[in-house]
Amino acid sequence: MSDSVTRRRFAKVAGAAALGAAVTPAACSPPGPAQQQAAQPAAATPAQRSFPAGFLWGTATASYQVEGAAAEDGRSPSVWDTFARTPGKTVGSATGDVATDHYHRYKEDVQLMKALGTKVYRFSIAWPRVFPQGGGQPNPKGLDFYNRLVDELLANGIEPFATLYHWDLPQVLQDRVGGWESRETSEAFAAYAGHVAARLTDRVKHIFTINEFGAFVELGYNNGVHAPGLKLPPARFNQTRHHAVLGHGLAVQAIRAAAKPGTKIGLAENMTICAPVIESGEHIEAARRATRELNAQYLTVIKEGKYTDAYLARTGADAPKFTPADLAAIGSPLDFLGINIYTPVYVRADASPAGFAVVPHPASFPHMASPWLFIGPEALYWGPKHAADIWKEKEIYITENGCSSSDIPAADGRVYDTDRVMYLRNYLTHLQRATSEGVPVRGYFLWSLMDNFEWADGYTNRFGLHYVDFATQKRAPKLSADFYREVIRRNGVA
Ligand code: GBH
Repeated sequence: MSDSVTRRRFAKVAGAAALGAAVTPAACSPPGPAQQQAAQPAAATPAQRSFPAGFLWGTATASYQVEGAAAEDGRSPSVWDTFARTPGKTVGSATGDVATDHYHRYKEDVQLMKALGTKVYRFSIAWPRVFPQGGGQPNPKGLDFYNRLVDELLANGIEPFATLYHWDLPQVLQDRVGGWESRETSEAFAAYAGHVAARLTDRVKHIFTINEFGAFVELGYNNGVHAPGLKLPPARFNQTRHHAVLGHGLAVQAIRAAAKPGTKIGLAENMTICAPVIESGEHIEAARRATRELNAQYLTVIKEGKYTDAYLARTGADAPKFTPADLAAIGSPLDFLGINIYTPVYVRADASPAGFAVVPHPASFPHMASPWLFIGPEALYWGPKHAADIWKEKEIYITENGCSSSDIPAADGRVYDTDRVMYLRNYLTHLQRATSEGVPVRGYFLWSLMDNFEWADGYTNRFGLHYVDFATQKRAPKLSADFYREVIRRNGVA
């Protein structure tokens, strides 16, 4: 499998095995201490199914997907404004001009969070609001919105977790230097990160630098499905990947220099989650190796401060150019790891030099409304488990998990999304399995608080706990919102 494999190609070529249908912790425990559990009666007591005390339950959104107000208070266009306005790039030519109008309705949205009982909220900051020119002169009105949002969250007992980059690059940087193709963008990102950290970390204690390298770089610069819609040749593309991780590293340094003491810094990466086809020693070992290699260009270089030999070998003459100082910045220590988890890749042991092989999904493998969203609940076990085993992570957050569903209101007007409840129940069962084994997952952010702009899919694939009528902006809790409220109330799988 090439490093530039996309989710769509995953759909065709990659990962699968048995659906993780056996979801009781006892039924799928690996060898080790958990074996003792397997010897116990199958029915778990409520205590066995609960999460650690103080586990942080939350929801997540991102600026361009919810805010709207695209031209308000000095915001300049981002690459996503340009891309969405280009005919044929999004379903129905949808844009984020209005989205869910969160910019004006954030107080109502904080009340939705409060009604769920969530204690944390992950949102992202739009760089083009804060620096309309990408850098240089800041626009104080831009940051004012996030000041208002943060204050409203805190006044309602909800702790803010802020992401600095969820794909809305100022268009001026794309035009002037080619966006992430240039290290000038990495440097501009660090300056923006330091500026925000100096002004928000009196109240925001957890900062994520970048959301999902694996999405915006691969899809934006390699296959053109996301903004800025480019298809770069391999050497330029690998250099773009490098500038993205460099931007993260320089931002970590800038945030540390500017932030109030006690600020924790991490990132939110959709690492490729490698689930063993069968939970036996050889396949688990193969999945662990695959985790390092299939994440070599992003998470592995960030965690280890160097590219793996295999990555440099397979990119060959097209490998990125970098200095030791670049690698030192990229490998800056982090305080926590955020992982966005939707779907696994299935891996088996193999006699090849790599020691593993990715097993393609059979055509009959079930998925949610989005064709790429294969249902593999054990991803929520293996993602944090591998990260803790390989990189000795001490503080992990699931920064996104959730699914799309057809979400058609019933005669009484409510959305009874039993499929989303099924998805969440099974995934959370595997998350509970991880925490019960001591994997240090501290919190979970469900994607998403409400239906929103789903990138190239426009408004067609809904991921919300709240149904949004995009004509009226009315929000209504779905059945899954009731389910999640019950999970939070019990601090356990409901
Ligand atoms: C996350 O991406 C994003 O962080 C979030 O903004 C998004 O709304 C959410 O998940 C739900 O998608 O069209 O076949 O090329 C998850 C990773 C990257 C998976 C884009 C789907 C498009 C697949 N996603 N990818 S394809």
